[in-house]
Amino acid sequence: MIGGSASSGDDFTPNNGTLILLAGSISKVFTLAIIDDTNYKPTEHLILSLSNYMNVTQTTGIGATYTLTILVLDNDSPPTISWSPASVSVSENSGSIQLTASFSMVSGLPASIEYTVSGTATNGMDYTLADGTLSIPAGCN
Ligand SMILES: [Ca+2]
Ligand SMILES: [Ca+2]
Repeated sequence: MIGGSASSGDDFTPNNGTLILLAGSISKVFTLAIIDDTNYKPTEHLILSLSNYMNVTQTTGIGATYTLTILVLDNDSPPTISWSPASVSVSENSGSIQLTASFSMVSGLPASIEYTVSGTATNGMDYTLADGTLSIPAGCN
């Protein structure tokens, strides 16, 4: 049985089933394939539980179930971000302007960007926007 925060098929190759030790054998290798994806995401964990032993007694740890927690550390870089337009001229009666952020890939982690507004224009008279933080939830691109 395999559990934890990692996703079957995305982070590891499912390998549920029965481990059979043939008569005459004294060892058996159990393989769990870890998948190297391209998403930037937090460390995830797998919990591998081995139980229901037949004709063999488990001696690692306490109890009849052997449980191994595996941490899967991400090896990808955070996405890059680009803004458009690079510059803009607008009439006073244009209403508003919008900037578009584009990410190089979907991120598995939330991002935030602090912004300030400065220049010769005056907040409240020429524009309305207080300094603040732009929050981008995980999963956006
Ligand atoms: Ca990777
Ligand atoms: Ca990754």
